Amino acid sequence: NTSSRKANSVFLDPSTMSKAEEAKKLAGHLAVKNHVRNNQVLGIGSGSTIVHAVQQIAEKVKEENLKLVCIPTSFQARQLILQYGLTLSDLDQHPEIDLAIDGADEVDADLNLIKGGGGCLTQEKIVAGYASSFIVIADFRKDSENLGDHWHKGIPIEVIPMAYVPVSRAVTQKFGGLIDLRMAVNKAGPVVTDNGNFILDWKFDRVHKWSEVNTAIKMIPGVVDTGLFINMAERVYFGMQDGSVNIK
Ligand code: ABF
Repeated sequence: NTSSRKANSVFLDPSTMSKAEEAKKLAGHLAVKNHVRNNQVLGIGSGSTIVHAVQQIAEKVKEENLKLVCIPTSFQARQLILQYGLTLSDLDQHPEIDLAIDGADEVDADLNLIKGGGGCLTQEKIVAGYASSFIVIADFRKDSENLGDHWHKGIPIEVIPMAYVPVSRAVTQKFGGLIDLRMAVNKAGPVVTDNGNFILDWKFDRVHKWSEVNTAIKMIPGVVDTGLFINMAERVYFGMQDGSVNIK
C-alpha cells in the first residue's frame, strides 16, 4: 500500500541512508559522552548504531583510562566488544548492569520500542531489564508517534521452534494482522537466533494497547519474548538530518 511504500522509501532512499549513518554516529557519540562513567558495568546492544557507540566507548576508555566491563546482547555485540579491546563479561559475574545502550527499530511518543529487527530481542531485553539505566540511540527515521507509523516489518516474536505454527495462529486469532516466519536471506531455512529459536514477524494492522498485547503474547506457550520494549527506555537519543541530536 501507499503508506508502506512511502515508509520504505524513507528507509531506502540513498541520500537519506547516508544522512542516517551520520545521524547514528551523532546519537551514539553523545549518549556515550553523557552517560558512560568510570567503573560501570555496561550492556552493549546489537545492530549498526551501537557500533558507533562502542567505537566511542573504546576511545573514552583509552583517553580517560576508564575501567569498564561489557555484557553483550548477541554474538555480534560479543565480537564488537572483543574487536575494540573492551572487557567482556556476563550476567553470572555481573548480574547488575549500570547502563545498557542499544538501538531500536522504532520508538513511539511514550518511548515504547520495537526491537529485534536483527533477531537479538531476547538477550537485548534481558540486558536492558537488568540495567539501572537503559539508553536508546537511533537515527531520525526511527522516531514515530505510534508504533507502525514507519516500521512495517512488524513486531518480532522469538519462539521455540516446535511451537511456531500454533503461536502464529494464537497471535493472529487474538490480535489480527499477519504473521511470517522469518527466513534466512537465501530462503534455505528459517533464521535461527543466538538462542537456537525461530523469529515470527507479526504485521499488526492497527495501534494496540502495547503493554497488554505484550503481556498477552508472552503468556502464549512457546513464546520466548517479544520485540516490544514497553516502559523500559529511560531516554532516547535521535541523531537528526541537520547534525543535531534530539534527546527525548
Ligand atoms: C538492535 O538492532 C535491534 O533490536 C534493532 O532491531 C536493531 C537496530 O538496528 P540499527 O541500529 O542497525 O538500526 O538494537
